[in-house]
Amino acid sequence: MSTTTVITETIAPQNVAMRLDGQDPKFGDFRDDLARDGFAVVKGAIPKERALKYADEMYSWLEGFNLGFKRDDPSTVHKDKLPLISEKGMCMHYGVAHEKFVWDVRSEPGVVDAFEKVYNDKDLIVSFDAINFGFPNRTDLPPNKPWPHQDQDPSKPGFRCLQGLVNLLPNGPEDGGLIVCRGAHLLSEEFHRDMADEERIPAWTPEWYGYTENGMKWLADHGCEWVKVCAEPGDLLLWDSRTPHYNLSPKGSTPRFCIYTCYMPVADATQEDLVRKKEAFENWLGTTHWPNARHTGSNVAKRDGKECPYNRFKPVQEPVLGERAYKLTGIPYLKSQA
Ligand SMILES: O=C(O)CCC(=O)C(=O)O
Ligand SMILES: [Fe+2]
Repeated sequence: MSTTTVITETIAPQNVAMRLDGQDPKFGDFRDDLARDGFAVVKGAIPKERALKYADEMYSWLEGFNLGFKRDDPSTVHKDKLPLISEKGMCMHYGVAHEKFVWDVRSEPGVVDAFEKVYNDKDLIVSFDAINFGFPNRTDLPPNKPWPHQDQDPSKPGFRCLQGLVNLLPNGPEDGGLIVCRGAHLLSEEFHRDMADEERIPAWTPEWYGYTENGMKWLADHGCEWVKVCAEPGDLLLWDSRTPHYNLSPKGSTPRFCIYTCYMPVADATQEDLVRKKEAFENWLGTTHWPNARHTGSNVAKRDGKECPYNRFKPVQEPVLGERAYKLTGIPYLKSQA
């Protein structure tokens, strides 16, 4: 499948956004899917062998805690033998957002290229996002019930942010992963107008909105379908931040490993955002999906209210950033380094 379509026309960013709002899509590549469906798969954004090598590095990182987890022994998939991983598969402490293998994935040309095409902009910044270890059949964690949401403030409509994840293991219909509500991004404004007076599911950031039962009914009544996105190792999954989505845990024998990769034009971030982002980078802290670092995380994982004894505050293997990757930190775009 072609992932390297050459775009000959130059498109102003606002036109890209307009096309991503479903008007006259005719890029001849994944952007048409994105505009129409609110999500897309870029096949082979990373060569398969390299994707499997990254999955291997994720396994080694888990084994490196020396808590008893062994990749070939499913009986060792237990919270006592692993660092803190939520029932949704999210792992975000321990400096993991800046491990070398995570930065290597963020810097993969096929991944960065896809975002450059969507934004028609090479001056991008990247999120210092979590990574995901979804193991099948876990009974040591609460069940991962559907948590349909969008990662965009409903009061700020229109296309604002493209989210992504790089899938690293074979991910078929039973292997858990991303579930999206096809086409609902195009109904987003109408939806939020109709739901304006509904009681909201509490959110810790305005850039998150949870879909209630009533909201789910609205989507069904408007003909929207939920779709499980299947992928091979090295495929990049993209979705518009307005698209309702959640993830499911795998049901078979294959784990679901992925690395979240989200980029936005540096022009959409303020200098204050970039200062916060620099601080996060220098202190090995994570962010949400939003690359403008409005919220930065902490490396203090807590288990049952107590600090995890295995907390660490820097990556095991520090990243080696080339020029392109360093620009993605936003630091070179700071007007004053003070
Ligand atoms: O793990 C996933 O597929 C999606 C998680 C999620 O909601 C997100 O990354 O915003
Ligand atoms: Fe999300």
